[in-house]
Amino acid sequence: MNYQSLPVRAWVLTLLIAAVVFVSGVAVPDVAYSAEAIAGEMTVYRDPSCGCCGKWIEHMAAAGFTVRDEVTDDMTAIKTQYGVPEELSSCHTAIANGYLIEGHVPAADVQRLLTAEPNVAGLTAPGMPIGSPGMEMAEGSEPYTVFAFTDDGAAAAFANHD
Ligand SMILES: [Cu+2]
Repeated sequence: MNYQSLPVRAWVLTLLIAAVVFVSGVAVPDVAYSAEAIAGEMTVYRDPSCGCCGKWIEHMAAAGFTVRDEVTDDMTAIKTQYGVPEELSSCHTAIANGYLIEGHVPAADVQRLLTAEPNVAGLTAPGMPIGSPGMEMAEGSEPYTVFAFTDDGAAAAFANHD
């Protein structure tokens, strides 16, 4: 998978996932976001050539997370090892409190996940949504959805971002 040229593919993926979610409908507990700053330690796996991954790490660090930066040439092996569903995958893969955080998920969504502790494998922002944290571009942003997903690959919308 080429992580450098994803915008169009990301959009197609988003549509595909929306269809899958519509059919499968995983129930994710709706828990109010706590204004209390929740942060902790996180390990991020990323390819050395991935610039947007480094920017996402900066975003997480600015939100108070202590990030362990693991650079690897074989992200495919990492995604296989942690069981990231291919159709939900993005560039970097992070682990926080045992949850998988895949791609450019906003820190606020991660904090809400860590507060609510739902029974899911983790969160993902599939593809590389323009305007998501670490993917800021001059041309603006595109709406995207962060999904919660389970070990068997079922996914449900966790947060919508305009
Ligand atoms: Cu990226």
